[in-house]
Parts: sequence; C-alpha cells; structure tokens
Amino acid sequence: MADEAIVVLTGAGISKESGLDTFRDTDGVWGRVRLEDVATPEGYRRNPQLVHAFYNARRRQLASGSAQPNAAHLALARLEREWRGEVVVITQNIDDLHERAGSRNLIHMHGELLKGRCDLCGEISPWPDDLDLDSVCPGCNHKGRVRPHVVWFGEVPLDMPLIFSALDRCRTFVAVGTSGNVYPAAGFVTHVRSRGPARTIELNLEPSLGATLFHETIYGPATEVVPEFVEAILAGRKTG
Ligand code: BJW
Repeated sequence: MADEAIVVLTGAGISKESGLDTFRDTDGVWGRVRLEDVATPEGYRRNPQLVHAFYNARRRQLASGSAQPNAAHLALARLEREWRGEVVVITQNIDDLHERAGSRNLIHMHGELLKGRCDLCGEISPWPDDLDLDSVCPGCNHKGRVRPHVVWFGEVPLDMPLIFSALDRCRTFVAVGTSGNVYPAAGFVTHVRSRGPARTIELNLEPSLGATLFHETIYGPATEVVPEFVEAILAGRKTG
C-alpha cells in the first residue's frame, strides 16, 4: 500500500477561488501589510494588538461562512476517499476549507486560524472568536497569553516528523497553488526527488519559483486543473 501513497502540498492558491487572498500575488496580503509586522514573533512582541487585529479580521471572514470549499478542495477529498492507497494533504493554509470539504488525513503545517495557543502553558484550544490581550487561556487561566495558533517566520512548522515520513513513502508528490517562496515547504519537491522513484507534479495558476524542479507542470485555476487531475489519476490515465 505504501507504494501507492500520494502526498499533496497545498498553498494559498487553492483557496483563492473561495474568496481568500493569497500572499504574494499583486492583490495579495503582503501588498497591504508588512509581513515583519504581522507574521513574525518580533512583530507580535512589538505590537500584539496589531497582530490580533490582523488575524481577528481573517478569523471573522472564515467564521462568517463567506468562504466555502471549492471544487479543488472537494476533488482532493474525493481522491482520499477513492484512491486505492494512502493520500496525505499537507497544507500551508490556516483556513479550514480542506476539512470542510472532507479531507481527513490532513496536516496543517502553518497552524489553524480557528485555534488559539497559550504561550505560557502550551494549551491549544478552539478559538472561533476574536483574540485580544484580555483573552483567558482555558488551560491555565492566565490572561493575555493566548496567541493565534499559526506559524510565523522564524518558527518551526508543525508536525515535521510526520511530514517527512509521508514524503519519504510517497510515490506521487503534487504541489497545488503555492509560489515556492517559503521553506521548508518549498524544499519538499527536492527532498522527494532525492529519495528516488516518486513522480512530482506542480498544479498552479502560473509557474512557481521551483517549477523546473517538477517532472510535470499543469497550469490553470485550481478549480479546473485539480478536479481534472484527480479524475485522471482515479481513472489511471496519464496526467501530463
Ligand atoms: C493560484 C490561484 C488559483 C493564485 N489557482 N493557483 C533564506 C533561505 C531559505 C529559507 C529561509 C531564509 N531565511 C529564512 C528562511 C526560512 C523561512 C523562509 O522560508 N523565508 C523565505 C521568505 C526566504 N521560513 C520559515 O521561517 C519557516 N520556518 C522554518 O524554516 O523553520 C526552520 C525549520 C524548518 C523545518 C524543520 C526545522 C526547522 C516558517 C514559515 C512560516 C510561514 N508563515 C506564513 C504565515 C502563516 C500564517 C498566516 O496565514 O498568516 O505562511 S507566511 C505565508 O507564506 C503563509 C503561507 O502558508 C506561506 C506560503 O505562501 P503560499 O501558500 O505559497 O502563497 P503565495 O501567495 O506565495 O502563492 C500563491 C500561489 O498560488 C501563487 O503561485 C499563485 O500563482 C497561485 N494562485 N490563484 C491556482 N486560482
């Protein structure tokens, strides 16, 4: 069964057609706010209110239900249900659209927007509402120590041993909607190729920074190319 394993790495591009912004496209998040201010531990120490406001706005958008899983999320959930082997989705996204689409074997390597984490006791708890400096940790009852459960620059992404174990046993590695700017995710394709037999495929709107590292590349909106790719894989057809 291990021979059949498929690992899918997803990035912000898969949620774009659900109405969530990417980071580095011209209309992306980093065109509006400085990543040093809102996505680093130093930025959080300097101005936690600003960081809370940034994530509260994104959390409200997600909790409002205005962003729904799209055809690409649904296709990956179908792949997990119908493929004869294991399918692991590793997402860099902090939204919950993969799980709402039905993906179960899912790793959120950059955390989850709808959770908070206490930097005192480490408790991770569901957090559908705003966070602020008055928020109280349900684990240790301290006030003002709960931060968004997300991975900022300079922090170690979550579940790395699980991720490398999945990369090491996969026979197909697919990257969807990620620009290849951010490590360690941008290095997964090289890691997989260094192990030997796996096929590597990029599905994106346009060539990513690492496009030449993949065996196959397919370009177009995720809601079109991902369902077509999944259909072809399940039917045993060539994808490229
Ligand atoms: C579509 C589409 C449509 C549009 N259909 N496609 C120097 C060299 C190498 C590395 C480093 C370095 N200096 C520092 C580092 C490490 C650093 C890093 O990578 N920096 C680079 C900027 C150089 N990385 C880290 O610090 C990470 N930690 C780390 O390395 O720890 C060390 C360690 C690792 C492993 C083991 C042990 C130790 C942490 C990185 C944390 C990233 N955090 C963020 C914020 C998370 C919370 C939040 O959401 O606010 O994660 S930053 C942001 O970027 C977010 C994303 O997950 C991440 C990746 O972005 P993504 O998903 O690729 O989005 P975009 O916008 O870049 O691309 C979207 C793509 O979609 C585009 O290509 C579009 O074309 C496409 N698209 N519409 C299909 N409809």
